[in-house]
Amino acid sequence: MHNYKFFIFGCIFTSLTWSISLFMYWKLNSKHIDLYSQKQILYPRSTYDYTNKQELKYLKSHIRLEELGVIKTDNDIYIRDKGYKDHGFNALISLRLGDYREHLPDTRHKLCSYLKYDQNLPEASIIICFYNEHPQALFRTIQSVIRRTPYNLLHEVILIDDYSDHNNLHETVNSYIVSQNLQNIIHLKKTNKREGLIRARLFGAKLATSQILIFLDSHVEVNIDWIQPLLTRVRDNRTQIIAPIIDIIQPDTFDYKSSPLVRGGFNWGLHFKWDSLPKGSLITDEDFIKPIKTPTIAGGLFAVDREYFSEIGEYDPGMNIWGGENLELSFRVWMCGGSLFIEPCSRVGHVFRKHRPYSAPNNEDTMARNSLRLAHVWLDDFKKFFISKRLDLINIKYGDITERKELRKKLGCKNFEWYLENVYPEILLPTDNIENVNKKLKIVDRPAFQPWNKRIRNYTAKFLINLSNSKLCVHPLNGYQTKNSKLVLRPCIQNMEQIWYKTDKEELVLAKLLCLDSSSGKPVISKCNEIGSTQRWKYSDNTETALYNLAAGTCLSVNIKKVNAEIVMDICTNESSLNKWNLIEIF
Ligand code: UD2
Ligand code: MN
Repeated sequence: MHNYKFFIFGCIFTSLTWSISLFMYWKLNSKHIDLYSQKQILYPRSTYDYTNKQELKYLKSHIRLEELGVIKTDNDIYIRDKGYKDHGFNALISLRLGDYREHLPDTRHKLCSYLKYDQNLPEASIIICFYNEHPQALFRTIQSVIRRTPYNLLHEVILIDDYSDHNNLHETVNSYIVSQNLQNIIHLKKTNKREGLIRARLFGAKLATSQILIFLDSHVEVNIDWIQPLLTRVRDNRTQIIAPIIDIIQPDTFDYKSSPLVRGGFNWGLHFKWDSLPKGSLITDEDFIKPIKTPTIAGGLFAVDREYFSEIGEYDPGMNIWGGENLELSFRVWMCGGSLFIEPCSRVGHVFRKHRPYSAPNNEDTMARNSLRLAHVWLDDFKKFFISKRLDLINIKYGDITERKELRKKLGCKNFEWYLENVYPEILLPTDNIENVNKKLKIVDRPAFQPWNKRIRNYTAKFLINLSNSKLCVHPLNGYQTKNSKLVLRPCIQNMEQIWYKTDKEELVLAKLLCLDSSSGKPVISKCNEIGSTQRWKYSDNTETALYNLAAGTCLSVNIKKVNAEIVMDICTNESSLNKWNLIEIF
């Protein structure tokens, strides 16, 4: 009896100690969550009445992003492929993701979540212009802004429809706004003709009424606490333009990936590029949350004081449709007394599409036109570097630039030589001698980051891909070295033509050379890249497994079991043995 009492007491004591330590552990770990919930109120979550109930049910039972692309019907194929054509991304996944994605990875440095922002920041007007955007991509942009921006910091969202001509897009967006009861906060306007993103943004900026403007593309998702760092910096110095870090939303899978800390540069073709930070920029933890001084901005996403934007000359309204306006703004701001920074604690994901899905009226090369305009206004003598690179542009008409030249005079701006020396000293000039080049190369950590940088591939297994219940294997029709070679079934043989190497990035690389790729609708072998997921393959087991492609949403198949039968992509079903494979490992 006595022992029994001790036993009970022991149990209670132990569980109490456990509970206390668990509670302490939880307390310590949830510190940042506490901080966050003490902050401003967010917009209440409204539940979107998703029109396609069937899809919603599907979504709920399939929360894994990887499975969102599964093709079940011919209509799914139609939506996916039309999406690639019209939008440059997998529209089936975009559709199934719906209008809001609750869980995005918090891609900020860990210190960011401990920062406390002022409660009384100025309000922002968010300006988003769109042309034929995929509705759900636009809705996610809107909802992420509404739900991840503190209530008291969001003055309005100005949506400019740049004369879209896709079926009823304007009405669809309008009824969405009404159905969500967001008419008070979202102002939807349409231009009278296709203006292009530069004049469409100018149109939006004219309508805005709060102290700070934030421009966003129409296919983004803003992340946690994205707005506070931007507003804080612009409030503290009205001549600073601040951009967030642009995280990567993959166009094939909508995976949300963190971007490293980089800054904006350009080359003499006047193309924007990402550069590494100067050596020694990222040593301590604190370095990872400091604003990054940047010679240029990518263009799509930035915050600016409304009055300063107007004083500094907004945008060049003579620029058409797309391109160049980001460099023009960047040069102008630096040369005329302002500055540009990237704020590492502000993260916004942007869909990096596979191609630009629209063209300009009359197929004008607007990037060329806009670049010529900015070169003639801002580049002084250095424009010769651009012009000599692009002799093909000599006959292109770029319109009247008198007003922009006058603006430069009126603002009393410094010259381009000053900009290069003081803001972008590491840019290589075609006239640099070898000594200069070496000196400049030492300033930064090279090679610069590009999302498509080469990496060392990590092979984790090698095998033949054998059609189940057969002696046939996947084999390149035109040889293992031929890019875009189709694939067929051939008798299995252990040589270069049939040995596939699996990598830690889910690729299947034939003879360590070319990757199994679903991008052209038919499986082929093509240059390995890490853009998108047409080269990412999932399987469950080594025997009798389906080989599922993440981007295509379909499985590797054949229509008939015989030598030289073509390998195709087809709906994944359990019934068929024509899409079951044995991965015969080779050691
Ligand atoms: C990048 C910028 C983009 C812009 C462009 C250069 C990022 C993430 N994006 O290209 O903002 O600076 O470089 O010009 O930095 N749009 C219209 N009317 C048009 C064409 C486009 O309203 O005629 C909209 C479009 O729907 C989108 C925005 O303008 O919301 C930017 O266009 P984009 O996404 O095609 O540009 P992107 O990201 O390729
Ligand atoms: Mn964009």
